[in-house]
Amino acid sequence: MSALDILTSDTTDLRFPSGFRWGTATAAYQIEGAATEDGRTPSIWDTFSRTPGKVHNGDTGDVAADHYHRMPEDVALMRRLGVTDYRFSIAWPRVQQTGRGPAVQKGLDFYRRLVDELLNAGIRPVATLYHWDLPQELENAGGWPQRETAQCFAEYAGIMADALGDRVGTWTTLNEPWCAAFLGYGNGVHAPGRTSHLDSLRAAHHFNLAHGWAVRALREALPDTSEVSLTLNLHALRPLTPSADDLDAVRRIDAVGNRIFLDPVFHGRLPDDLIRDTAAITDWSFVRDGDLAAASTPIDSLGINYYSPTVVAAGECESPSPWAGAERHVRFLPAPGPRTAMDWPVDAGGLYELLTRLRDDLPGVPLLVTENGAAYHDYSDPSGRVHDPERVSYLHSHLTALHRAIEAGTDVRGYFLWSLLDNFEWAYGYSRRFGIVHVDFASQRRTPKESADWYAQVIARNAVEGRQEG
Ligand code: GCO
Repeated sequence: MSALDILTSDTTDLRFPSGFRWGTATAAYQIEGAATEDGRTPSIWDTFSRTPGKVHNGDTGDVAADHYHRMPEDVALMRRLGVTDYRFSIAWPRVQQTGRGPAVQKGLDFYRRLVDELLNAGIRPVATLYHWDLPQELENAGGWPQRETAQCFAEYAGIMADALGDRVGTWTTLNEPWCAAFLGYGNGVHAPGRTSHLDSLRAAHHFNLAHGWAVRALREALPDTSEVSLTLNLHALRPLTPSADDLDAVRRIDAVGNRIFLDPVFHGRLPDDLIRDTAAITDWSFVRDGDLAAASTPIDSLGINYYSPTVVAAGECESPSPWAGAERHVRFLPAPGPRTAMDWPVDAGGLYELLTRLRDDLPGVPLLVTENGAAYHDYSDPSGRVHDPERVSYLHSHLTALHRAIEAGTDVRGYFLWSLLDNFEWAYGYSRRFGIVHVDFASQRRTPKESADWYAQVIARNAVEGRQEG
């Protein structure tokens, strides 16, 4: 039975709320290419991907999926899918060459063209201001551990709101500040490749500050009807055993991996246990009066990126560890279950756990699943078709869990599938394919996979098939 047969069989459809937003997601450095075109200057990922040994096969985002030149074709693909929304990111180095000062009009023009193409296709643009591509000049000046970077980010946010605020209704300040702070400055597996727990904590705070200042800049420039958001990759944590030590391991990672952002942004405070856990690294004196009030400037929704759960137990972290204040106390264990090509377990229950936690912890905050999807080693058959039943199965199980969370009272307004296109998967280069559209990177030919057809049916029906009848 093909994936499409499942949808047309006699099943009990799991219907999503009327007006539910169905989207796809991408990021500038992962798909655009044109890395030196129209004034774009290097980001930390241009530098990092050119550093020997940092990215699989020495791959870079120089060409990627050549979206900068093929954007109309990619929007047409989304139109055929029937998506209501498209989550993309804006390359800061395309807009401000040094991260400061006047905007580059040709850079702004690309995003104006993209937004107009989307609107003409009846697709709602959802703009992310920062998806990890910090202008290298700002990194040279100290990067996110430096407070000034947050000030520059707020200026950039204002420029983008002035340029696109009349046409873009949903804005996300940051994508996954945890990855940018702890993988970029903690264990160095992401750009800029620095390894200092103090710097990762400073970066995390300055991301919270940058987010708050950017929200204020956006509010000043945008129509009152605009939606301002933040996207976090919160960790769905499970203890290996119910022992006190393993439960404390969960607490530690929840503090440094989740509440380090949730508490400042939604409560205007730092978690007390995080301050205790990190006392050997910092006294947090870089947090100034007013910073947490700024960080907690109200937003309209929270985006959640989810892929798989995390199992922890008392013990020592693998090294080099990104986990400031936890590395001597926490072990990470492989969660059971089938794996994706990222070796991530397929476990939709973690999405349900995360969403219902936020239902209880953040009552009244609308949620968006801003990323969910899976990489598999896809195979194009001789006719060019990509039969990807594992991806369909992953998506089906996670949409079922999402539906269950909504039924349980969680206010989730939309789902953005990661990703529209096969793209540059950071340190994995092009070796991992997350797209529902296959990209032949030699020819740049796009081929919708079977999962794209399946997703188009889900969108058309606003439902995912439930249990079989009888
Ligand atoms: C992330 C990023 C994406 C990744 C995707 C798969 O969540 O890490 O937002 O850019 O490519 O998640 O790892």
